[in-house]
Amino acid sequence: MRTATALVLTLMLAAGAALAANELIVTEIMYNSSESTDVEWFELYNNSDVILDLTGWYVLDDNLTHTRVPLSGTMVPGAVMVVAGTEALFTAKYPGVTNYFPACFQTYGVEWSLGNSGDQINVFDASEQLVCSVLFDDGAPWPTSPDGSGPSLVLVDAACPDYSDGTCWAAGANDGTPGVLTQTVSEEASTWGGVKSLFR
Ligand SMILES: [Ca+2]
Ligand SMILES: [Ca+2]
Repeated sequence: MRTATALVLTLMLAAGAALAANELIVTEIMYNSSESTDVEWFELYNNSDVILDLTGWYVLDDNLTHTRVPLSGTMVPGAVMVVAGTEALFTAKYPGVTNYFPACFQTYGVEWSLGNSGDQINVFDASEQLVCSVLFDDGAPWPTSPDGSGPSLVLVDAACPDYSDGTCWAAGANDGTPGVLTQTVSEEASTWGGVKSLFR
């Protein structure tokens, strides 16, 4: 009995350790909004059981020579934050959303964007280790309506072994839900607890 308990604990610890590679994940992407000038953003979720200190963390698109966009502050387990392209465009379209990082990837001097024919989002920690990467596309098996028709891309399987697998993503709500985890059309969780269980 004790041996069995120890084995279970060992397995739980192993599973917990494996999560560390995906402690901060991308849960929603708006790469081609319905406006003529894209209002781009993506959403990050603390998928770990610890408070993440994001000092020194940064994001990049597919071109790793582009300017690093710093993350900042801390995120408690289950917290959601948005990385916006252009603050003025983002706040004009989503005036109620305040949980976004101060640094934006289309700010003057940074100026990279999320390509409408596919692109990559990379999240690095303070040790310059890649903690999450999504290589998205606008063609099958990726949902195609997020390519300018209004919906966002939403992650429907947080345990997906490869976030660059389009089958782990679905078309979200029209204009998306930046900063709020109301993921997916089919598995929408109505409560925070539901969201947590969906993502664990
Ligand atoms: Ca775009
Ligand atoms: Ca959302």
